[in-house]
Amino acid sequence: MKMQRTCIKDIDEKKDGKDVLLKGWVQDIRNLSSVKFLILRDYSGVVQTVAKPKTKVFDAVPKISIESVVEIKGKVKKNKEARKGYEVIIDDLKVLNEAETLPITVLEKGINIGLSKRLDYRFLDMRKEKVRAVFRIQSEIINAFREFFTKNDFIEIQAPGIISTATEGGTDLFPVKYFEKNAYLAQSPQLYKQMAAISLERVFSTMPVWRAEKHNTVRHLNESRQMDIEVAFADEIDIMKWMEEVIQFIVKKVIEKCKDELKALNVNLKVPKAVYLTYEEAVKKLKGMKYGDDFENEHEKKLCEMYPDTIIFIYEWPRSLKPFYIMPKDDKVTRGFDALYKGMEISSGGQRVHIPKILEEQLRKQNLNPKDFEYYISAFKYGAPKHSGWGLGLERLTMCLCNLDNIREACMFPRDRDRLVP
Ligand code: AMO
Repeated sequence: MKMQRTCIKDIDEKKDGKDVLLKGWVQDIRNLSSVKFLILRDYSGVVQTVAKPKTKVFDAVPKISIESVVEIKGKVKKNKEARKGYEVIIDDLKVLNEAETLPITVLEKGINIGLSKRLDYRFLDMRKEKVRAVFRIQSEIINAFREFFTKNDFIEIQAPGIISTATEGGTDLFPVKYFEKNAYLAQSPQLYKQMAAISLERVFSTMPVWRAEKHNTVRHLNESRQMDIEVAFADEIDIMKWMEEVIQFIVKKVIEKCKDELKALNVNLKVPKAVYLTYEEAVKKLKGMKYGDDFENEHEKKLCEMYPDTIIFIYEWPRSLKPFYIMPKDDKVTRGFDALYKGMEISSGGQRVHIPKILEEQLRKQNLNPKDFEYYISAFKYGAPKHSGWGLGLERLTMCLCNLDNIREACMFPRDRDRLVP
């Protein structure tokens, strides 16, 4: 019978003395005169394998290039000195795919090479423990987001990626040729999640969004992923509460399920508290800011320093600082909010305008043509409850939870002003 592959994570006392078949990458070779070590890595971990003298593999091991893909048959043996407490004595070894000389090292110490070069070779870079840890945590973030909203009766919706009108302001759009028409890449699922919520009540989505912003910062990508919700019969206070709860749920899941990854990244994650400030209260806490100013990143950082391990919700924003679809609360302020965490904005949202007349007025005020939004405005004519929602940046939240200082570290294949490959 064909021997089953064993994953490295499953090498433990139950396997002691047993024959195993391993498959993976050659992470390192230690070439001593008396014995040869081959450090093997698969998706689940790293194990020391050993070629003993006078065996057929003893001379072969030092000749294998780093990161070659190999298959090893051997016996598991207890060894207190080895990292896992066990090693594998090699009986047979087959090189399945030989690696050429690597353009970047994939050993942890190699993480000091410039980010740009690492991104050129991202397919190799992600073999490093710390880089893999970031994407394992990101995967957990998105899983926990789905789990939380699914168990709260939300429906996951799929909004289009090609749209005909701007949602987040007209200048940041990527145009697309769409047969005879002008179209754009979606800046957010905004209008579509609203149209879904006025019929289905509770919806969420995760999708890439595109913003043709020319600035090149450590917090912006031109393609990022957004986690969105939209809830009927809810106001901005209700949905800030949803955000507080889902982030606490996500962080708890990451702490519980990604212990090794957090350790690899040297991150001591705590479940955040939440604080709610009006825009006016927040501005008063910051030197050099006056009512009507938008928050610069230095302001966000300062405010977050005042409230460590806390999500800061800022609400009652002035009307001039929020998009057309945010419901005004009175002549001065809106029902929009922003959420800050670990030094930056991670989300914004609010209650929407569900009254066609007010929507048309707001569009005109922001120099947008209500005619371009006809299909959207008309959706609110046939029984539309009040509704509210938000968008949460996946890469930004990953940055926060992994303590990263550049958003490109939180995106497997970033798209920025200069990068379109790989
Ligand atoms: P906003 O434009 O604030 O709101 O985006 C929501 C969140 O998405 C993330 N984000 C980005 N991340 C990286 N690079 C970018 N260029 C970028 N742009 C946005 C941020 C941000 O807080 N439709 C509204 C949401 C709503 O009202 O429901 C919207 O898109 O974390």
